[in-house]
Amino acid sequence: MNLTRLAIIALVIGACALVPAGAAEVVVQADFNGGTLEPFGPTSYGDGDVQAEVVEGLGPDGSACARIANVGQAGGAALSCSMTYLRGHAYTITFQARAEEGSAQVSAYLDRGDWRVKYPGGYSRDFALGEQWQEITYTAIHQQGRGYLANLRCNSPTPILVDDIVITMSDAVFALNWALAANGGVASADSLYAQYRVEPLNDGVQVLAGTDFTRRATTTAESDEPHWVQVSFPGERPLSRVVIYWAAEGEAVYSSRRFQIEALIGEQWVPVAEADEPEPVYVSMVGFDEVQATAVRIVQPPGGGPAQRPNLMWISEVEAY
Ligand SMILES: [Ca+2]
Repeated sequence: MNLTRLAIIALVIGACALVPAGAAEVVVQADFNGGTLEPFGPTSYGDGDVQAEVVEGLGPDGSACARIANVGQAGGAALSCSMTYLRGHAYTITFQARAEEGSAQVSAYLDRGDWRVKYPGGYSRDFALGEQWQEITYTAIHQQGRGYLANLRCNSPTPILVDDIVITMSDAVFALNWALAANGGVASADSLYAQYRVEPLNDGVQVLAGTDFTRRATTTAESDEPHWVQVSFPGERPLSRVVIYWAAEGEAVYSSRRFQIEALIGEQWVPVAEADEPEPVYVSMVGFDEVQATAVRIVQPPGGGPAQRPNLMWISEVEAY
């Protein structure tokens, strides 16, 4: 089970509304037939030293392509280009690649934007190459919005050839927070403490001060059994991260000490991550390998709640990305 988790102080993360889907827009393109590497340029990593050039006649269709060689001791050698990443858009890089001889490896990198979250597999994907040209595609959803780069990196001592690089940006802005009620999320819980309601779970409000207690957070019954809260989506959604804003009162924070994230995949509840928060935290972020899910659940084992009230689960907001 792939799990990364990072607790941060409470942040108010704005939710992004859905906009109509449209065609993907090409934002970077390179076929190297003009004789230059542009808009790409050479970059080296670690102890790598890059040698990158356009070579004529070796492309998949007999035209020019780019050759990336790592002539350093280790590390990597890349072709990089500058990008302006927009929050909530999916970026896809498609390219042709092969090993110059034998086998090699290429990493495709697209920025995902949120350094607080360690994504499973990192920000790039590795692909094994043989001597035959192959088309490779890698997609990442950018979560933050910033200028950064995209690249193709040669990790091997064997040089690689690449061609026909196209990076597209999805015109459909993903609803960053699938759980949000305004985006169609429907909250429920295994039980409710007297006077509490499920609505605060996904109303988009993480700020607690000045709010009536029944609107600040959702609290399950206080009983020595498993508890869960759930948010259902209006359809199947790509899901790879859950953010939980725990309830807080004054200086006291009520983060659950043990919990599990489950995703509803088809008809099956599938555990996707286990987490624990031994110390009180305002926010828990749990990342996992992306699944296509129609609902997400946070499940707490008996007694896994906050140290002060171990038999209940007390949450101000759940976000799902
Ligand atoms: Ca809330």
